[in-house]
Amino acid sequence: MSRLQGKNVLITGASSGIGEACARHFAKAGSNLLLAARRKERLENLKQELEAQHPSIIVSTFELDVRSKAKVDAVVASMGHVDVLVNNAGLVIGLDKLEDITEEAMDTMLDTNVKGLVYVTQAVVPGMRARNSGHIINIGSVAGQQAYANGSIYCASKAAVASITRALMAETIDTAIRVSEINPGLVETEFSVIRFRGDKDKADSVYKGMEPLNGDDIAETVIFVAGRPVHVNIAEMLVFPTNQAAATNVYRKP
Ligand code: NDP
Ligand code: 8X3
Repeated sequence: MSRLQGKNVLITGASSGIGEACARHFAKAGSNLLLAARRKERLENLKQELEAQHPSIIVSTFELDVRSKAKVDAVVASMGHVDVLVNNAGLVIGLDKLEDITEEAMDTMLDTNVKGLVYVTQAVVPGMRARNSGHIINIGSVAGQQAYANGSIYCASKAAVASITRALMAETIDTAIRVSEINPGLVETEFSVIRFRGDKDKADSVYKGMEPLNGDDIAETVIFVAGRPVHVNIAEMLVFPTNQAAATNVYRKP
């Protein structure tokens, strides 16, 4: 029997990409799903599909903008207990020099990737402490370890995720709560389409001449990390496509 069977798994940003793939993989492992994102209709479609494929699991969907602390608190309070939290909701806006980044783009990245992740974590941790069990898996990025030109605020937001992960791990050291961080390199999702504000050609060029990771590749690592015995915590994983060796070191076929 899978260690994840019957666990209640909250995935933020489950309407696309890595989050959606995580939903599929946790469903396959027999977990109950608490799926959150702003695009509720996508979550509803996913719920229908996954409940049809896996009749033993319960899938609940929540329209949630993680930037609203009040909404996060209300939604998480309505969920019942959370065994595993996958803090995945996040985005990048633009590829611009620091002096050209708009206040709106900066606020959107920091409010979502940093403050939103903290709000959800704050809403979930007290219950985990009370039960002395739980697992928080944060989706960081290689960008949090290696800042690159024109990525300052996004890289800073993911560096913040790394610091928050490490601090929380230390704060829960005397509990059975696990805290992990998975740091992907290039993953082809809607990430670059959002980055380039809907310009699909520009988004496609990010992955030109190389085979990027896909959502399933990262979901498999999330499932591996979540599925270890409770005395084992994978603190951190850096996951690259084979043709990537650093944030900006990517081999592309000519
Ligand atoms: P996608 O754009 O495919 O998915 C992003 C998800 O985040 C969507 O489900 C979106 O849902 C959700 N989201 C965005 N803003 C909010 C918000 N305010 N409130 C709630 N949900 C939100 O990209 P990925 O799957 O690639 O991204 C997932 C995570 O992986 C992000 O944290 C990203 O930084 C990280 N990452 C991605 C990499 C890549 O190369 N793709 C590499 C390294 C890390 P909705 O719009 O419906 O709210
Ligand atoms: C996403 C990977 O290199 O586009 O976190 O920043 S990158």
